Amino acid sequence: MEDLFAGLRARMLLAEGAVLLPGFANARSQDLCTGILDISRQVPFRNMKTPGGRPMSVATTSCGACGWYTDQHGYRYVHTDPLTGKPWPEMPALFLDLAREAAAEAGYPDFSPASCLINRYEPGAKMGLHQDRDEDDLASPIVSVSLGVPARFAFGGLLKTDPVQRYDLLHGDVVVWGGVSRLAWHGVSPVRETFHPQTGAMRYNLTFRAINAALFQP
Ligand code: MD3
Ligand code: FE
Repeated sequence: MEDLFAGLRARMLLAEGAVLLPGFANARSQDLCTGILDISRQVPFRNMKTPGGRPMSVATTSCGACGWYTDQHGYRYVHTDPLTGKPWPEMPALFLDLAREAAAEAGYPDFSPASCLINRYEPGAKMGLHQDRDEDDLASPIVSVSLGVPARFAFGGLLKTDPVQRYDLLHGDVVVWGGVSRLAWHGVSPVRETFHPQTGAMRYNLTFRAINAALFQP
């Protein structure tokens, strides 16, 4: 069913540099969900605190050479999980292949992500408008993969006050955010309480990121 609908929703340019590939991950979605559970058994999802001290409603974990982290010391990428001192789980080949194929499809043949941030939204969880600039690698795109229950995504411009467009990101949808869209403001509305056969009440979002190596060398 979802493959059918994905076929009906065509590849779409959301903005300059932002390419939506509807259902691009559908054929691999069950294995991706299994991979997420496997990673979360090694590094459990947790609600990290923003530098301002507020717990995020979105729970996160990471895999790859480095992981995104936030606490009172700020937003950053780290080699090891500050909670345990252990390195993040290796990025599964399935994850890496998907991210590289999607990036190539959108015109980035050499995408080499060092990190995959995994966001988990329970009903009501949301993400306020923000820019992603902790990577210090604005030449590389970010590849995002949505799984499970849908989310209403807001996508603005380079100024926080620019008007936003809203899209529903569905199970299996992949978006490649490059070019000027790399620094666009964006956020996620509170996820509504509903059910997906592969994830229950949850929504998961994977974001694959290339990181300036100078930021996380030992
Ligand atoms: C546009 N995640 O993790 S994915 C994030 O659904 C994040 O969990 C959202 O924003 C989520 O930082 C949105 C879509 C997305 C991801 C990264 C972007 C859009 C982006 C980076 C630049 C511009
Ligand atoms: Fe973001």
